[in-house]
Amino acid sequence: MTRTTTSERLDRPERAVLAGAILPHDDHPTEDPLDEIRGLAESAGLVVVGESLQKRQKVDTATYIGSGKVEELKRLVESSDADLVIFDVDLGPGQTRNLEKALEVKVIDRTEVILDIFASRARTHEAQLQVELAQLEYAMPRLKRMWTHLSRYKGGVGVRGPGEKQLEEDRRLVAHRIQELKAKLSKVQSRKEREVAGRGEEPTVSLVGYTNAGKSTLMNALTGAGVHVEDKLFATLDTRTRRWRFKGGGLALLSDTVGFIRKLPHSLVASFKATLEEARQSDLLLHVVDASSPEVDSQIGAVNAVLEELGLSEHPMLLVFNKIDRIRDRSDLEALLKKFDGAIAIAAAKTIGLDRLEQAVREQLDERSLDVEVETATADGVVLSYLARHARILDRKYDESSDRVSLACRLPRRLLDFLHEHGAKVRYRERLYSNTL
Ligand SMILES: Nc1nc2c(ncn2[C@@H]2O[C@H](COP(=O)(O)OP(=O)(O)OP(=O)(O)O)[C@@H](O)[C@H]2O)c(=O)[nH]1
Ligand SMILES: [Mg+2]
Repeated sequence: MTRTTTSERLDRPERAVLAGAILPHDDHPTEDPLDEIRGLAESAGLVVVGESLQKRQKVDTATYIGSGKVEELKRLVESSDADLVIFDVDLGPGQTRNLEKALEVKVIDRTEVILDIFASRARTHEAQLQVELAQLEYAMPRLKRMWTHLSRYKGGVGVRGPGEKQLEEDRRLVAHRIQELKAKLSKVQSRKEREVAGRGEEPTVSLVGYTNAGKSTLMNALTGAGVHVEDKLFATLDTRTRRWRFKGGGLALLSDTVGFIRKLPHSLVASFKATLEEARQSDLLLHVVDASSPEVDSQIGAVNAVLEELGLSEHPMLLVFNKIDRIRDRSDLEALLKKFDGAIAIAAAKTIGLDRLEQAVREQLDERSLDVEVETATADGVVLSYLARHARILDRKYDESSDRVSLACRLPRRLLDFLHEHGAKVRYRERLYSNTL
């Protein structure tokens, strides 16, 4: 067949061939192993024109897949007139170079596609800093070949992220920029920490979950927020917080945030810490799961792995099975709910199950906080500043004769250990009014 000319190429979406490899100890054997990378490619605006999958006993150090498969892939690239090949694995810098040489088209790996989507979606200054940092950390060991393919976005990543010329100029420049970004982000991070911590008395709830699970849809259903919803991966990159007014009275602050994915690049997780600050400081996490996905278990596992990386694995959490309207066989749902005790089943898009969810969230929030009276010396700076930071102080009484102070507080149950350890006297009180009022 005749190959298209360069000028024709510029006017059409880039055509990609997907390549995957299944290794013996793969953590997510599925019916359609390329399903997710296909979604990622499409979210990045590419057209998928061919697919290739190989079972391997082990990785080939030079080219990841075997040499015969490389040949086959090259024929597929030619016959499908593809512009690039996307590998659903993380390739080493040398492997990418060797593959590009053999296939004579651009080769990108899973991390690169994810970074690419993030870069094209980052809207806020904070998200842009975070993506740039993650891109540069990925680029550092690959400076020789980076960024040329990314220039396909008009005014795109080359502008948003680092320009090719700059990268080639000097490694030290990149290292310097990485330091600079880290410093900027650490400022953003501390500002965020203060902002979120100082937000006041309303209980806070954060939505977390696999990308495309329906977090933003749920946010909209609960708060009428009008947050962007799309059947694309990584539709949301920034955190939005809105008031969730409970039908039964009271409210919580609800935050929607960036979705997670299997093998989310570490540099991205690390750099998105500021964006995930709401989740870190929230009273409760709602882990939203697409219950209609054939990959439910592995997606839950992937989200838990990222939560662990963020130090959130012990955080109070409620599992929310969404999209139950798409589950045809009721026994599938029943089996899920049996397996994950205490999970709530909803369909955010159809506003099914939201009352049940509200009820469960209110119970969790109420259960987690206590009304107590803490008595200590007026000079006890450690306990007093700890309470000022972490508790909601409802009332305080000084006893000048004994130099002691008594504080009526509402605080998370977990703070009790600290107070006991530091010798404060704690008396339980009747709850003055509901936590969620
Ligand atoms: N059938 C059905 N579809 C839903 C439901 N909830 C969400 N969706 C669809 O799922 C897709 C993804 O929804 P989003 O709310 O954007 O998902 P998200 O978790 O915010 O995704 P990211 O921001 O990309 O991480 C959209 O096409 C929604 O319309 C539901 O209860 N039922
Ligand atoms: Mg979203």
